[in-house]
Amino acid sequence: MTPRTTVAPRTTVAPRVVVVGAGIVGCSLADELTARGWTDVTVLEQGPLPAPGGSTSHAPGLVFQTGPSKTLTAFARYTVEKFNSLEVDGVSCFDQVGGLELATTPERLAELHRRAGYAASWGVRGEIVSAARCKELWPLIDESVVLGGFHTPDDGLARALLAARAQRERAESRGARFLDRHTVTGIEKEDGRVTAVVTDQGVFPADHVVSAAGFWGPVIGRMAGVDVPLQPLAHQYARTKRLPELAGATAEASRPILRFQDRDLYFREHTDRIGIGSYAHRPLPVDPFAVLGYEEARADGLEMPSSFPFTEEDWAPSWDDCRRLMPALHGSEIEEGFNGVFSFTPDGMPVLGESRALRGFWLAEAVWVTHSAGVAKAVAEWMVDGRPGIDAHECDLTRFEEAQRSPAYIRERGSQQFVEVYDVLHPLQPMERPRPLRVSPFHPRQQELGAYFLEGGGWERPHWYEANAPLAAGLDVPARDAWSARYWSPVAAAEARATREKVALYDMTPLRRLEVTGAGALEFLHGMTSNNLRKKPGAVTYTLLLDETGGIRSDLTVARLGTDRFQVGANSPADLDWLTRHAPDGVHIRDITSGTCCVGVWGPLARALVQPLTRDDFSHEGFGYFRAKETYIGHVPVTALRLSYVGELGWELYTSADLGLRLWDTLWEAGREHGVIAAGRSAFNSLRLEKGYRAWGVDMTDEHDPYEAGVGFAVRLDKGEFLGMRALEGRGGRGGRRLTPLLLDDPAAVVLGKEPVYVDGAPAGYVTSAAYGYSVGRCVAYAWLPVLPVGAGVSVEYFGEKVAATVVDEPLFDPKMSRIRR
Ligand code: FAD
Ligand code: THG
Repeated sequence: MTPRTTVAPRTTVAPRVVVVGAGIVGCSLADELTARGWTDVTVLEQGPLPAPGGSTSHAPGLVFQTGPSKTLTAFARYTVEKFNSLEVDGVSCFDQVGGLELATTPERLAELHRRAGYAASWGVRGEIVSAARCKELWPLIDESVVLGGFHTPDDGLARALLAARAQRERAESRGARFLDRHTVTGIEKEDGRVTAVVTDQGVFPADHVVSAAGFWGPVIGRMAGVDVPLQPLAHQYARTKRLPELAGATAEASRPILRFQDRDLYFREHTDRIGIGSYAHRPLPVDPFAVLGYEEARADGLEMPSSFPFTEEDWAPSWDDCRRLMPALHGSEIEEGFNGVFSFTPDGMPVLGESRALRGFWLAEAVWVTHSAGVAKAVAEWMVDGRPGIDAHECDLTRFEEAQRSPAYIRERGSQQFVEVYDVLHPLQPMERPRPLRVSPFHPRQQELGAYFLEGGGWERPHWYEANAPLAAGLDVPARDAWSARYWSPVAAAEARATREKVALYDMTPLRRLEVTGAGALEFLHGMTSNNLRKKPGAVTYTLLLDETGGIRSDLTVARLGTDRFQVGANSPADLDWLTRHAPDGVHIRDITSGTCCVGVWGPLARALVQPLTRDDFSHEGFGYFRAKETYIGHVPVTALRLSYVGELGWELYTSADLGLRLWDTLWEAGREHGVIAAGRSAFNSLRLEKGYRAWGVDMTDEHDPYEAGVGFAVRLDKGEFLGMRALEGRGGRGGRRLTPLLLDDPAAVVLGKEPVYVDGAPAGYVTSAAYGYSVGRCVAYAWLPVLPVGAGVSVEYFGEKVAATVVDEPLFDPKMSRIRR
């Protein structure tokens, strides 16, 4: 059975693409599509070109490339590279004046060191500089309020409208057409696919429609019946009068674009004026359905639909901060300002990709000018080649759970993203509201045990339990620096130890599970994944979802529960999307995560705990490793899978949500005599890293093949055709990089992830995940690095300090598997 492809097959006749919106994203996308031979592109724009009145029309165009996301940073790097190469009438589309971020508090200075680390990890030039150097770069600042800065010479100013025009004209020269004053009013569809776009000027047939409508995205989305999870908010931007201190300036800008994040402000020059943007004010949400059309807005006295009158009262406190930083502003005032609207998403990332509900309907929304060209390239590749050519999972529209798509959620989270835009955020820092949103059936017991909850995917997830604090009393756990001590407790060490020595219950409910059924289910899953699934019912297999190029889209456990019935342990919602879009008729895929629950019972005493509760044989002979059984635990029907992401004897026990509490209580009662505890994700993460188990999306993505990621054991090239097989043939073990296990040399040192790794003094890669290994007594870090021999010394940069580390053999813990297979 060949999988059904839903991306339109590449034909000699280019498919008809209609793009909604001629802002920076629509123009860039038309350029990237036509460059790839898709020349039948129509861009529909409600406003007048060249400045149609969306966010691009007034964007001040600051491009700071560096951020915690490797993907966004890559998008920004491409924007800089591309805009640098574009010009209109001799004017460049990019002004590479550099970037400077200032620290006025020790916390911010530490954060800038972390950001310098991201820059090194993702390949952006930058260095931490002194206050005196900041003053040299920006003479108007009062250096006495500054502690230091982060200078990035390749950042700068995008001339957004010019770049839009340059890309539009190039696309037009290849056959694209741009129709302004065409307002899209409807999307037509048939059999789950788009067929046309309706405007006030007529209907445009289309094979693909891309909504690049900026903050109007939800409006276009509603026409298509697709949720577009973004919230428009207004943000203040103002310009000072001419400054005598800048008199005589001729260039539009000559000093670095400037950020003063401690006061939620940024600055750029406009020749002899200064432009200032503020995120310091209260969130000002805007209803995209109530925004006026271009002409109505003009008639209403607005300059354009995306620009609202400046609210002085919101600006006042920021103006004081501006003058504190730049005393020269005391003699000046704001000459003009506006509240400009753009998009915020629940997690601050763009929303890209093809809708699951409506094929051929794509989103390229919530994109800054900074990332616009990179996004357009990725979306164009996604449309033309079927994959984005970069790891885009953090931007994929399918990443949102159903519970994360309500208008209430999007509004609340979007507003919070505005508030936090410049905050120093810890990698584990959870959102504060709306919580709790999703809870497992064990939640009341977890609360009784003093669970410290963090949030993920909308779920409340215990990270450790205060009830276990007494177990931590005598333990020798190295003290931590203030940053790595946040969202951490030494209790996690006790929980890890109890799992290795006794037995612990882990709430695995958020682990995504899919039910795959139907007469073709086996053939379908066998053809979609890398490992051999032709095994009798009762088998569980660790296997990989690969794309056509052999990149890892996910890693799965597939349990064959019946001849035509499988339970699949998956990662992101994108897995459901990927499988669904390839499934032939007769194969049914259902996400059963909500409505069911899972508890992991792991540790050397797991069998002693579980066996008395069931009539089934849970001995090693009766219930082998990577086997599944449907049975009863006390009163509760369960699906039991014998596997363990923490590397200890035990089972994942699944049941329906209504019986979850009963299952937990049954296990808890039976576990008393064995000293059972509840353990959280902090211990979990430590244990899985000691075992070398990869976390998809962090340690490996579709940018990596199974061999370099160290999961080649799950690929059977001799099993018959499967998706990705052709690309892998002959590849085993080649390639210049590896996901490499490291141990930090100093037993007290820790790193957290995303730090740059230096080999022979030069940045050579980056840490993916890291956690203290309580059993090995060192911090374990996995990193993408050139191939290095075991024993090689490297260093990891943590807050500007080089921490020594050594390449080690994996797995670090129980390499003979004697604890699991017994
Ligand atoms: P837009 O430019 O809004 O384009 C969407 C287009 O779709 C619009 O022209 C609109 O008219 C059209 N459209 C909508 N509905 C319809 C319809 N029904 N029919 C036809 N056409 C339709 N980003 C940075 O990277 N750096 C910065 O320094 C920066 N500063 C900013 C400062 C301010 C004050 C603001 C408001 C934004 C700033 N941004 C900045 C954000 C940036 O401007 C936007 O993220 C970006 O311009 C969005 O581009 P876009 O093409 O997605 O949307
Ligand atoms: N449980 C279940 N499904 C899952 C996960 C899980 N699916 C997604 C994700 N987690 C998959 N990740 C892993 C990683 C490693 C293992 C299981 C799931 C594992 N590996 C053993 C090893 O590498 O030695 C065994 C592999 C083998 O024998 O083929 O156990 O946590 N249900």
